[in-house]
Amino acid sequence: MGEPLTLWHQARLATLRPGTPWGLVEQGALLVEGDRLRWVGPEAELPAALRPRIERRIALGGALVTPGLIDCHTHLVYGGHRAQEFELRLKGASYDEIARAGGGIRATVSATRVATDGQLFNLAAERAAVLMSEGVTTLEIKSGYGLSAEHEARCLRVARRLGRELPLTVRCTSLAAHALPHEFTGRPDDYIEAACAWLPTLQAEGLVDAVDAFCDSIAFTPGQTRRMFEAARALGLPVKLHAEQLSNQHGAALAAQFGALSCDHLEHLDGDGVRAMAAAGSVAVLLPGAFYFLRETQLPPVAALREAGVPIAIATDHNPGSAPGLSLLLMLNMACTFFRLTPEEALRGATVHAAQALGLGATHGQLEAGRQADFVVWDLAAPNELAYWFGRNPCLRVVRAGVQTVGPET
Ligand code: DI6
Ligand code: FE
Repeated sequence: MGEPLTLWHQARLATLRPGTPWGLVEQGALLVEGDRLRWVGPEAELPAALRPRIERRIALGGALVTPGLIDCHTHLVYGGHRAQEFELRLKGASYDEIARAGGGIRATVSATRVATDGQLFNLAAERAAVLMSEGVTTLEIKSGYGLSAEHEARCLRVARRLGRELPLTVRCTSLAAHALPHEFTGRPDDYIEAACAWLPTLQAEGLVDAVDAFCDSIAFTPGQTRRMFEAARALGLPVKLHAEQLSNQHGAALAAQFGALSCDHLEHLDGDGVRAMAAAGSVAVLLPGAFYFLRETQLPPVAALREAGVPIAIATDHNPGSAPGLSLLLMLNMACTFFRLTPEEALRGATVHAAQALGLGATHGQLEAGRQADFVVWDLAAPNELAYWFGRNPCLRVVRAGVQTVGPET
C-alpha cells in the first residue's frame, strides 16, 4: 500500500521543470510521501489510485510554491568579522592591497583558529538560520579559513554537523587552497603539497564532497591549482574553482579540463573560458554580492555564457571579506539589476542550476515526482516577484525533506 501521503494543494507551482516558463502549474498540488515528492501537477489530475492514501491536506490559498532555494557557494564557517577592512576600503584601500598586507583572508584565518568548535558551530548555525528563514533548504559550505590540517578538518566537521543538526542538506567543499597561511610565507608550492596530502584523510573521515581553489593573482597560480585538482581526481572527488574573479588566469579553462562542477565569480572570464565551460558542462556560478561589496565594475560575460548554453547559478558567496550578506533573495535581485539576468534565470540559478553546481541535479532543485520534497510557500502571486522585492521576506513556509521547518502549524 505504501506510506500515508500529505497533500499540499491550492497552490501556484513554479516547478522550474524545463519546457515552459517557470514550469508553471496553476491550481497545483504536491503529494509528499516521506521525504520525497510522490506526485506533482494540477490538482484536477491527481491520480484516483493515490487519493485514498492521503492522510493530511494542507490548503495554501493560491500561494506561490517554488523548489527549496539552494545556496551553492558559501564560506559560512569562520570566526570574527572584517568591518574594519570595510572602512579601510571605503577610504580607498583595495581588497588586493589589504590582502597583500596580511589582512583579508588571513585575518579571518587567525580569528577562526582561536575560536572553539562550539563557537564556530553556533556562529555558522545563526547564519544558516537566516538563510533558511528565506527559503534555503540546501547549502554548500567551503572550508578555507583553517589552512592547516587540524583547522581545515575542524571547519569541515562543523559544516558536517550543521547538516546533521539543522533541517538542511549541506555539501562540504574543501578550499584549503584559499590563501597562503603565514607558516608557509614564500613557499606556496610547499603549502599546496601539504594541502594535497591532507585530502585523503579528510575524505576518509567523510568530510569532503568537492575540492575548490582560489586561482588568482593574490592567491594561487594555475599550476598550483592543477596540482590540487590532480590530488582531487586521484581520490575521485569533483572540483570547482574560484576563477577569474579579480583577473583572468584562464582558470575556468583549466577547471573545465577536470570536468569541474562549476566555475565561480567569472567577472574576467574570456571567450575561450566560456567555450571550455560549455564543452565540459560546468555551471557558471555568479556572485553579485561580492561584485557589489567590492564595487567591481567588470561584469561577467552573461550574454556569452547564455549563448554558449552554460547553465548560470546565483549564490551569496557569504564570507566576512567580500560578501557578508545572508540573503539569497537579494542576490536574485542583484543578479537582475547588475548582471541583467531575467527573473526566471535568477530563480533557475538558485534552484535547478545551483543543484547542478553541487552535483545534486538529479534529486534537488525542481518540483518533480521522485525528487526530495524541498519546497517554499511564498506570500507572492507571481514568481517574478521573487527577484523584484528586496529587504522584505515573503517566505511563509519551508518544507524540507517532507517536513515543515518554517511556518505556522499545519
Ligand atoms: N573570493 C572571495 O570573494 C572570497 N574568497 C574568494 O576566494 C573572499 C574571502 C574573504 O575575503 O575572506
Ligand atoms: Fe567564494
